[in-house]
Amino acid sequence: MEAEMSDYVKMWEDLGMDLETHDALCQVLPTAFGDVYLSQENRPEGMGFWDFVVSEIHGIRPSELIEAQKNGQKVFGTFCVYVPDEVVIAANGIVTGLCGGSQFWVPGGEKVLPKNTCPLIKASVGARLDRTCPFFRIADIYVGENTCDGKKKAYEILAEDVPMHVMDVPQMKRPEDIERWAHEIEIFAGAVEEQTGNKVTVEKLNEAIKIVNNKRKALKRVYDARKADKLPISGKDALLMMQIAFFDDPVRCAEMCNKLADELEQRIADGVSVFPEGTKRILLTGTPLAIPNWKLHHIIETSGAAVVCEEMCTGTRYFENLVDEEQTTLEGQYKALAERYMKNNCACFTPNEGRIDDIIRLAKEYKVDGVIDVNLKFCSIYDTEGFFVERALKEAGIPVLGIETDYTDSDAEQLKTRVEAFIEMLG
Ligand code: BJ8
Repeated sequence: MEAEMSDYVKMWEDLGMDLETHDALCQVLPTAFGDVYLSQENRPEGMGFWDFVVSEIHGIRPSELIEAQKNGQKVFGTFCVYVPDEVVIAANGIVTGLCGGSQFWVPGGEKVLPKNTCPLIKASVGARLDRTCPFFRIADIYVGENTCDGKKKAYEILAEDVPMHVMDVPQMKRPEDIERWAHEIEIFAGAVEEQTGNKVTVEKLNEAIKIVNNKRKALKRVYDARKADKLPISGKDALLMMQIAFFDDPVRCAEMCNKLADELEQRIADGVSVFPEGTKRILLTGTPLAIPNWKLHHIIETSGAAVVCEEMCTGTRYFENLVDEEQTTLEGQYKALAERYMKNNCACFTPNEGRIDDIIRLAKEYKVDGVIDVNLKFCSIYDTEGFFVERALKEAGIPVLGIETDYTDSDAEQLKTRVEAFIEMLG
């Protein structure tokens, strides 16, 4: 099934990509991946699937998506875990995440955005406008969402270049907000029907709800394995699985994650660990880590500690809470979707005490020694919320380190020094 590189070049050309610039990215990624990932010892065999996906990240999945498009399916590009994939799947559409996680795309974003915009937004806009990412080219339509100000305004710029549907996410969680969100999901369903030419029916939506719930359960199984005293998987590997979950077919994703979870559960039974005994356990909380942002995990896991959980959108927020599968009307299903998605605790909500409760709960469940609160530079909502996060952790007697960083490597040395000092202090 493996395609020739030349086939991919033809595909990228057809997508109107800037091949020369894209080449530069293709050259650095394998080295980066080798240094960060393949250098690890005793990795679970199941990670072979994800290694393979990364080795041809701009080839394999993109060519699948193009095949699907040839068969009449539509691809929806998303940027946020509030966008309900179920609705798209119910209309026989495909969802792919689009968040940019590499410095490579940031200068492209800076051509049109203020410099003091968070790197995730700059990279996402740069990847589209510079035509250097196939996923950004393939998507028939982007789905934006009113969450933080930076994204909201960036979607207006992207909308000049690509069809865009923006969902109005409430900023509070009162009953009337949840109702309004259910209505917003219904409006989205209308847009999805129009784009795909397919109707969202109760049966189809029920099937889609089950598909996505199964994916959530599978991801959770892998995370649950990280609660074990002897860690069967590194944080870096778990992060990779999570990052690719945003791009993959949801049924295959669940299958691969379940296979990995089987292996991890066996490792736990056999007492196999990828870290020496006594390795300090770290929970990360904060802004998302879009692929290939492996920077902080790599620093932590080469400084004598292990990341055991991410309270992030590329983490627990993506899979915790299931959608009720028992609804028999579209109205009931939209309400059930609204309720599940509104359980997600992003800092764009006010107040957002639920996130603090989540962090404390997860710190206990995963038996962590300390928490690192990581903020992408210029993300003011998470930065501000850090005040409550750090205060609550101190009150709970859990050591916490606040960090602000971006996609560059310029602060790596300094970060490593701070992380090492923090881990040493956990003593
Ligand atoms: S639900 S975290 S995916 S909005 S880091 S772009 S918030 S300035 S990504 Fe997010 Fe949805 Fe919330 Fe999750 Fe803005 Fe902050 Fe940048 Fe961010």
